[in-house]
Amino acid sequence: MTILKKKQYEPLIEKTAIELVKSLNLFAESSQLSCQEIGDGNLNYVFQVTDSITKKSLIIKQALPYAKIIGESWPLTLKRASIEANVLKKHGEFVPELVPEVYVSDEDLAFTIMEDLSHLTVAREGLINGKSFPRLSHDIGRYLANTLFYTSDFALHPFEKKRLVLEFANPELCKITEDLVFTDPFNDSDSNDFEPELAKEVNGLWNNAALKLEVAKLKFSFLTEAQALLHGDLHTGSIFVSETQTKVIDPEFAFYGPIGFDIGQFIANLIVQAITREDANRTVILDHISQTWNVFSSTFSDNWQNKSLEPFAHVDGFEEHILQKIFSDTLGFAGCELIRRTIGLAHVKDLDGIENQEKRIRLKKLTLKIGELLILKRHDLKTITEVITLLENNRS
Ligand code: SR1
Ligand code: MG
Repeated sequence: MTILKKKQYEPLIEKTAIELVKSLNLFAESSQLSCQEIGDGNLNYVFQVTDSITKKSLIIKQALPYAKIIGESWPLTLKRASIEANVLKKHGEFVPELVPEVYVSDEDLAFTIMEDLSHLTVAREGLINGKSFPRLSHDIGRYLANTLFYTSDFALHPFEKKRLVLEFANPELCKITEDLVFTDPFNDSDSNDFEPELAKEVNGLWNNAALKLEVAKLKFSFLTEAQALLHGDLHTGSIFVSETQTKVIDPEFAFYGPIGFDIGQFIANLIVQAITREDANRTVILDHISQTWNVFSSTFSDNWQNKSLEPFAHVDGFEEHILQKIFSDTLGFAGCELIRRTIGLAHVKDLDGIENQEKRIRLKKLTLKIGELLILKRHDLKTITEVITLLENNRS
């Protein structure tokens, strides 16, 4: 009997990254390989390996046993690397053109080797630089509808769905979201990070009992509603984009959760962008917000009508009930994301990068206000047009 030995984890460096791809025969013998670490995320290393002869390149992403944003004092499971590789493969079954291709992954060494997308732009960077990316919301609406519908009970045998819930249990990464998105920004927690000029607004949030009750309900949904295999961290830094292509990366926070969470995070990051823009440049982003919801709901509905395995799927009112629930969840989760990106641990460059202090503080206050309104009014707002009106009525 052969007993396979668990490989010893070691963080890669540029030299060992090249040795790794050579050992896996991912390049020709004659290749001239170079490697650089290009990661700018909060958690992992990302190496780009290029053959100077053929110009072929690939990406090695390796998880560290701690959160890079904080350091070794914040240990973090390496299992997130295999979760990420497996989610990319699972979501790739439904939207192969919208996720990177995975070539090799290794659970013990916590790396994934995948398609190099560096010809594309990180959506957040492009949007901050004023680009509009015409395909973005159409592609993300379709990504959301298909990944979420086809991993839900509406499309899967209940045994397979429950097997996937277990396979993608991701407690440590979920705990980060539970703390950083829900609990901490609404309480006086050490992890929060905000300018003193926001203290009055922040105290207002912490002392708003009605708001805290709604956030508690949203957190409970996040904790308990295993509806579909989420990306789990679908902000605009998790999307590569160009005029003609969109690719969703980085699903290491994936788990079975409420469908509205992914939609809400994406829409919130578009709202932040809209808040920073004026006139026609702003309209483009508002259109992306509407289009995301409209494409999501129409594609989800088509899937429901044509692919649902649920015997109750065609009972009058059930589909509408589900879509309305997803819509109000989406708005509530978007509200939490807006608030945590303004005063929590992990900020966004769209706001922090505004150099003029008066403008930065004014727009952050507005972001907090819109976040609060979305959470509190999520059951009153019935359509995406009403959400756009709310955004138009709340400008700086
Ligand atoms: C410690 S991780 C901080 C944030 O970065 C990730 O991208 C998630 O959004 C997380 O909340
Ligand atoms: Mg990430």
